Amino acid sequence: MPSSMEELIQKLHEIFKEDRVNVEEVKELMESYRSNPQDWKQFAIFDTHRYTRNLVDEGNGKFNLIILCWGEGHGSSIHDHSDSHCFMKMLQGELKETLFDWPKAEGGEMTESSHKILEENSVAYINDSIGLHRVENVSHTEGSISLHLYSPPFQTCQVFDQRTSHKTEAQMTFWSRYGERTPFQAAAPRENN
Ligand code: CSS
Ligand code: FE2
Repeated sequence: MPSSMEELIQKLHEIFKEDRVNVEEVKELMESYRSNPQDWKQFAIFDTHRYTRNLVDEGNGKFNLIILCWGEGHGSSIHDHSDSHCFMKMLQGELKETLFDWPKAEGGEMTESSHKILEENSVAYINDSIGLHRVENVSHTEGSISLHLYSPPFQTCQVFDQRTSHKTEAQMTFWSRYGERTPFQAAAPRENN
């Protein structure tokens, strides 16, 4: 059982040396780490307007490990995961995950298939064959912090308009990398998803 996030990252590096990913093994490992703010507070940088994406580790090119900080009421669009695995571990607070089916045709409203509350230290998993989701901090009083592992890493995903099912490609950017605020990119304003 990893006694720190550093140890968790070391063990993830070991697991991802193999070509095939055992989803249950990764999920159990991430669940077994008990969140300790001392381990990750340097990466947990909030913004008042949107949730932030803070790069923690590039997993030797096999995965990205990212800390997301969700202010009160912040949420994502409905999105896919670009054919990657997505593991999401709650480090602090709670998030609501709403699942959607892939739209069959454009024009109609997307309907949710299920939703759940992700509690501290739990790990959720999704990939494109499971469906699409929206993630939100529905709290009016507390921020939430989650640790995301994406394998293989990806820089764009598809986002969906719930009313019309219309999809567009979205770029994913980092608010900080290794604890350092990302320099302002004047030429390329980008949004989270
Ligand atoms: N897709 C979001 C988080 S929900 S998995 C992101 O990484 O920005
Ligand atoms: Fe997601």
